[in-house]
Amino acid sequence: MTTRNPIFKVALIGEGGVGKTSIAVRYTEDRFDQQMKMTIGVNFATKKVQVENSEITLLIWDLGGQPRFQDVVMDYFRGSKIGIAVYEVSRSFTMHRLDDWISRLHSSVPNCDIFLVGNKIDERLPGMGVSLEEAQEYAKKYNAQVFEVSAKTGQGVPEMFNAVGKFLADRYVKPQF
Ligand code: G3D
Ligand code: MG
Repeated sequence: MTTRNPIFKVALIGEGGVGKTSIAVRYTEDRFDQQMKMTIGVNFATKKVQVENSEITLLIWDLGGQPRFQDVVMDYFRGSKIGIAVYEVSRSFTMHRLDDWISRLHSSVPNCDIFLVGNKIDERLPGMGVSLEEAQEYAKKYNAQVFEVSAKTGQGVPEMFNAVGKFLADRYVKPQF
């Protein structure tokens, strides 16, 4: 079977305000809006990732984080291959709230793989918030890779999506001989 340029659905999840939309915009358009509009419903973006010999397309679903949308977004998880679970490194409750988001995602897609992403590292104060070690400890129960990023400066964002691409290619794309 040759699968050229397969498309994978990636769902951004996490509390409102942690920077999901900003991460998607930084990655797909390489820009940052200081005044990001609150996401109503769902935004989509696509981007091709080159992984060794294969090119894959990420279809990035950016789900609204506001509580009143949570029931609505449940349906949109369907078919996700990766959940990018975003928290804000300076606000540890946003990481712990991810249990809820991940269980919602898993109730729709039971074995969906998780990446744990700490955003806004440009704002981190030494000794405050969530350390990388704490995030890695938290990530164990989801067998998730951890990345720390800043949508504002762009730090870590391409590396994180490249790792998502590589993970998907390793898992789902058969070698072509
Ligand atoms: P959401 O989609 O998860 O709800 P947004 O989050 O992308 O809308 O971002 C929420 C706020 O955080 C926005 O500010 C945005 O500019 C800011 N933000 C996002 N990423 C970063 C980052 O990496 N660093 C910093 N310092 N700020 C970030 P406003 O002021 O519009 O609420
Ligand atoms: Mg948003």
